[in-house]
Amino acid sequence: MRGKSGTLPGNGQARPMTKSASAQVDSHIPAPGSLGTESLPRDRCLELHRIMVRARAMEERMIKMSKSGEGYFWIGGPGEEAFNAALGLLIKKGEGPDFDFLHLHYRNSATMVAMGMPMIDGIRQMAMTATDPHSFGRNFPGHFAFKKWNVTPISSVIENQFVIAPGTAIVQKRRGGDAVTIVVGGESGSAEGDFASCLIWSTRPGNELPVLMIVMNNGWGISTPHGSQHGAKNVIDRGKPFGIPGEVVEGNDPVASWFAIKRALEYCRKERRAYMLEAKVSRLYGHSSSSGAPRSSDPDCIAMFEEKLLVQGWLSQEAIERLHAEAKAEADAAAAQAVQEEKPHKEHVERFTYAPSSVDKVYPGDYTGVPQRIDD
Ligand SMILES: Cc1ncc(C[n+]2csc(CCOP(=O)(O)OP(=O)(O)O)c2C)c(N)n1
Repeated sequence: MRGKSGTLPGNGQARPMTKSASAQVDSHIPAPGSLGTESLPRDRCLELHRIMVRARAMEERMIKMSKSGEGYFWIGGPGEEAFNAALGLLIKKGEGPDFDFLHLHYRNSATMVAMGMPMIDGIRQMAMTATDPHSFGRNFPGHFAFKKWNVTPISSVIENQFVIAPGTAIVQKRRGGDAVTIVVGGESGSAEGDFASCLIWSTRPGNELPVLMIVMNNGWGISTPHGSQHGAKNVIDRGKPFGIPGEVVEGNDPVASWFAIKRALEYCRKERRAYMLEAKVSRLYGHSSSSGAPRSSDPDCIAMFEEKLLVQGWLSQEAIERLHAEAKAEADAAAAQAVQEEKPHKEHVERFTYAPSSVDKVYPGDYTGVPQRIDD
C-alpha cells in the first residue's frame, strides 16, 4: 500500500499526493540507516508527532509562565520529545513490581504526555498549585512523581536516580515476570558516582538486574561542553567492562528511537539483565530559565519529523499548523485554569515526607514531626 491518506482525530486532512510524490513514499517511515528493515506505519507516526507537539506546547507555555510571573524557575524537555514520546508509548504502564518502574529526569515531559498525563498536570507544577498531582505545588516543574504509573519522584539533585534504580530492579528480578526498571539521566550526570554504582549493582555475578540505563546526551552540563570532560567516545562504552550491551541512537528521530528502545526493552525483559542506551538529543531552550531559556539553533526534532510527514503526504502544512495551534490553545487554557487553582497551605509543607508503614513503629504514618518515644 503506498502513500495512504486519511484523517486521525485532530490531524486534519492529509495532503493529496501527486503521482511522482506517491512513487517515492511508502506506507511506513523507516528508521535512518535501517535500510527499511525498521519502519513505522502512518498511525503510529501521527500519534508520535501529536504527542511531541503537545509536549512542546506545554513546555513553551511553562517557559512563558516563568517570564510572566505565573511561575518561577523553569526546566524541562524541549529537544527530547522524539525519544521521550517513543519511550512513553513502549512502557509497560501500571503500579507495582509487575509493571515497569521509571526513575526519570527533569526533561521527561514528553514521556509523561505519551503515557497519558493531561497537559494541565504538568502546568500545575509550574503554577505551584495544591492540585499539582506530582508534588502538590512544592517542587520545580518537570519533577514528576506518579505512584499509579511507578514514576518515582524526580530529583533536582542529579543522578541519584541511578543508585535508586537497582532497588526496584531487585524486587522485579526476585518476583519474575517481564517488568523492568528504566532509569534516565543526562550525560554530564553520568560523571557522578551514582552512575558507577548502577553499573556495579546491575551486574553483580548471579544478581544481574533488568535495568535499562538511558543517557540523554545533549552535549552540555549547564555551560560545560561534554567533550571537555569525558574521555570515553560514547557514554555507553562505560558499560562494556560490565558486560552491558548498548546502543547510541539518534534521539532526534522518533522512528530510530522507537526501535532502539524496543530492542533495549526486549533484551531487559527477556534476559533480566542491564542494557544501556545513549540518545543524542538537542537542548532547545538552554539549561533552564536561569540562563533565560533562549531558543537555541540545535536541530528541532519536531520540524525534522514534519518534513518526513509532508513527504509521505500524511499531513499537509495546514494540518501541521492547525495541530500546533490546537496544542497551544490547550496549553493556554490549562495555564489559565491552573493559575486560578488553590495554592499549597503552610501546613502542607511537610505532608507526604515519608510513606506510611505497617511495620515501622517509630514512623508508622506520614511522618511530619518529631517521633514520639516508643515504650515497649
Ligand atoms: C549532585 C548535583 N550536582 C550538581 C548539580 C547542579 N546541576 C544541575 S543540572 C546540572 C547539569 C546536568 O547536565 P546533564 O546531566 O548532562 O543533564 P542536562 O541538564 O543537560 O539534561 C548540574 C551540574 C545538581 N543539581 N546535583
